[in-house]
Amino acid sequence: MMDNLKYYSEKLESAILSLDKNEAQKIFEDAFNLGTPILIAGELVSKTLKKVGDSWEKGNLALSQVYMSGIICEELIDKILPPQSSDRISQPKMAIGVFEDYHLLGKRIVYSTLRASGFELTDLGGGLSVETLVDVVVKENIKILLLSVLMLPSALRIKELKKKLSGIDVKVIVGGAPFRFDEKLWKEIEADGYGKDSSDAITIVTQLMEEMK
Ligand code: B12
Repeated sequence: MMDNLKYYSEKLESAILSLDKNEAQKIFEDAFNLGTPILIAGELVSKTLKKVGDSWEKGNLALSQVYMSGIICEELIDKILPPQSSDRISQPKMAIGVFEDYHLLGKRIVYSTLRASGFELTDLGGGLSVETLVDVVVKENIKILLLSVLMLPSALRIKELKKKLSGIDVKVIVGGAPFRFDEKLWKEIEADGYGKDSSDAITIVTQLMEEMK
């Protein structure tokens, strides 16, 4: 599986960097033999975009190439991920969003994975501020808040969000690049949990629901 994933990831990287959307879609379709669409979306896209990002960091690619890679993958994910399961899992109120920035892909994958697995949750979108989140949590009575955070300064500001939410019965679960770089960071910023990918999100949410019963 991992060898095959590496093979498809290399092919996908070369297709997206040459802006060949049709070829990228064909690679996605071929890769489906390896697992479920969600697994492919999470693993293949995550790994490939991480490689693209690393090359950009080393100065080997232009930001526009990173940008277009993101756009192409976003379109492909839209096409392949199931919109929702008909069999919703009853649960405390849950929402997901991108804290402060607009790196939307990871959130999109976690959202679709949870919905496809039967969980009901609200998509709050991107660019969410501390104030907006506190407002939504209170007004909508959100019990589980899943936040995708891609920029380090934003990750550090989760601590401020947690302070403003103190006394309110809500669990804040985080995920995204800064937490993948430093696996201790989520504890330092006082989040209630951290998931490295969408399957972690399912495990965490299932566990929290058990605890909240
Ligand atoms: C693609 C990308 C972009 C695209 C975004 C396209 C889009 N529509 O989303 C574009 C080109 C627009 C972009 C712009 C910028 N980017 Co950018 N970008 C990336 C890159 C290469 C990949 C991110 C991505 O989409 N990955 C694929 C998804 C599927 O993976 P993921 O987000 O990690 O999500 C997975 C897990 O983390 C997890 N997960 C995610 N969220 C959650 C939430 C929960 C609750 C759970 C449980 C799990 C979970 O599950 C997901 C599925 O497996 C990263 C590099 C990286 N290593 O992440 C940089 C990166 C995030 N970007 C960075 C920067 C600096 C920027 C810019 C400021 C650049 C600039 N100078 O303009 C802008 C800011 C944009 C903004 N204001 O939002 C930096 C941040 C560095 C830092 N220290 O803060 C990074 C880390 C690159 C780097 N190493 O320097 N970017």
